[in-house]
Amino acid sequence: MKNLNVGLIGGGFMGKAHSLAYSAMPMFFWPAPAIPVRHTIAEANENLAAEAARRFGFENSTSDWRSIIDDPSIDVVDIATPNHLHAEIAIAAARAGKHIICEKPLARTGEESKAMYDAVKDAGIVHMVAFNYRRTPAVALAKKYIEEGAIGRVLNFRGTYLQDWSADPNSPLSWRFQKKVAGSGALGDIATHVIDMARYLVGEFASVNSILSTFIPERPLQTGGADALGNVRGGEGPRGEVDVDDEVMTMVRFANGAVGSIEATRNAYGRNNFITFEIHGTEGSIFFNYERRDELQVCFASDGNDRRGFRTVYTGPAHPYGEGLWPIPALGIGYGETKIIEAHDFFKAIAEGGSVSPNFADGYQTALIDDAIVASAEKNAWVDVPVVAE
Ligand code: NAI
Ligand code: SOE
Repeated sequence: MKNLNVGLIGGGFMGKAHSLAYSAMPMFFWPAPAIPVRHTIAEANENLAAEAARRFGFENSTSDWRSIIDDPSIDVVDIATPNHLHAEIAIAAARAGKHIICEKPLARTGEESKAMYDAVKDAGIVHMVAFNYRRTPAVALAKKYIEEGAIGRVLNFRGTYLQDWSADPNSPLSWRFQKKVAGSGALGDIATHVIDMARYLVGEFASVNSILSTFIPERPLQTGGADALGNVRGGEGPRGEVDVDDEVMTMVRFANGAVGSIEATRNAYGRNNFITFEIHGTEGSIFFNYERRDELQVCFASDGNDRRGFRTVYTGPAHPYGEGLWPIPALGIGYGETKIIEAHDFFKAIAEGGSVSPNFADGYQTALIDDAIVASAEKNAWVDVPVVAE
C-alpha cells in the first residue's frame, strides 16, 4: 500500500471537505488503495496557509500554489480554489505529471475546459472532476436499478437543485456572483451537479431549451476572498453588480430519446440542499432527494395494482459502497461520506493505473452543456449540444 503525497490548493469549504476525506478514507475503506498523505496546502497568503495546514493536518504550507507543482515529491494536486484558477493550475499540474482532482465546475467555459482536458490527455495522468453527489449511495443504487432494467427504458428525468443561501438581497457579492471568477451563477455552481447526475443516470444530452434569470442585480461588496455562503449579511455598505444568473431552467432532449427538465436556484426560501430527481421508465419510477439521502424511493410496475406505490429503500451494506460505510442501513450518510468515497475511487484509479469517472472529459462535456444552455437562453431556442471526442 503506497503513500501518495497530496498538494491541496484552497483551504475554504472544499479544502475542509477534501482534508476530511483524505484523513478518513483509509478508516472507511481498508485495505485502502493508497494512503493519502496531507503533504502541502496552499492558500491565498502565508497566514491563511499556515492556519489551514494546522487545522487540516498538512505537513507544510505555502502561499504560492506553483511551489506545489514544482515539488517532485507531490504525487496528487487537488484544486479547491474558486473557478477562475482551475484551468491555470490544472494545466500546470498536468504538465508536471501530477494526478489531478479538480472541483466542479471544471472551469468557467467549454473553451477553458477543453484546454484542461487536452492537457491531461497529453500527460496520461489520472484526472477527476469532483461531482461528488453521484457517489451518494442512493444515487449509485438508482444507477444500478436503471442498468439492471428495473424501471425499463427511461422516458423522463426531472431534476432540481434548490437552495436559499442567497435569497436575501443583502447576502454578499461573493466570488460566486462574479462572472470573471465563477463563469456563471446557479448554472455552473449547482445545476452542473444535476447535469452530471442526469448524464450518469440517463445518458448524453442532445439539445437544450433554456431560461436564465438574474433576479437580484446587485449585492453588498464582501471583504475577504472566501465565500461566506450567505452567512454574513452586507447591510448598508457599497454594492456591486451581479453579472451571472440567479436561476436556470432548461428542458432537455437526451440522445437516447428520453426527455427531461432541470431547474436550479440559490434563491428558493425553505430549500437548503434540495437536489432531487424523479425518473420515469417504462417499468417503474425512481425518486431521490438529497435532503433525505439515505433513502431511495422506488415504484415498480410489476407490483400488483392493489399495492403499487413508492416505497423506501434505506441504503446500507447491501448497496453501492456499502462495504466501506456504516454496518446498518439508515445510520446516516453525510456530505463527508460522498467525499470519502470520491477520494477512495480516485486513489484506487491511481494505484491500479486505471481511470475514474467523472473525469475531465465529463467536466468538459458538462461545460459544453452549460455553454449550450447559455446560448439557448440568449437565442430563446433549442440548441444542440456537441459531444466531446474521446
Ligand atoms: P471558498 O471560497 O470557501 O474557498 C476557496 C479558498 O481558495 C479560499 O479560502 C481562498 O482564500 C482560496 N484561494 C483563493 N485564491 C487562492 C490562491 N491563489 N491560492 C490558494 N488558495 C486560494 O470556496 P469553496 O466553496 O471551497 O469552493 C472552491 C471550489 O469548490 C469551487 O470551484 C466550487 O465550485 C467548488 N465547490 C464544490 C462543492 C461540491 O459539492 N463538490 C461544494 C462547494 C464548492
Ligand atoms: C453553493 O451553492 C454550494 O457550495 C455549491 O458551490 C456546491 O457545489 C454545492 O454542492 C453546495 O452549495
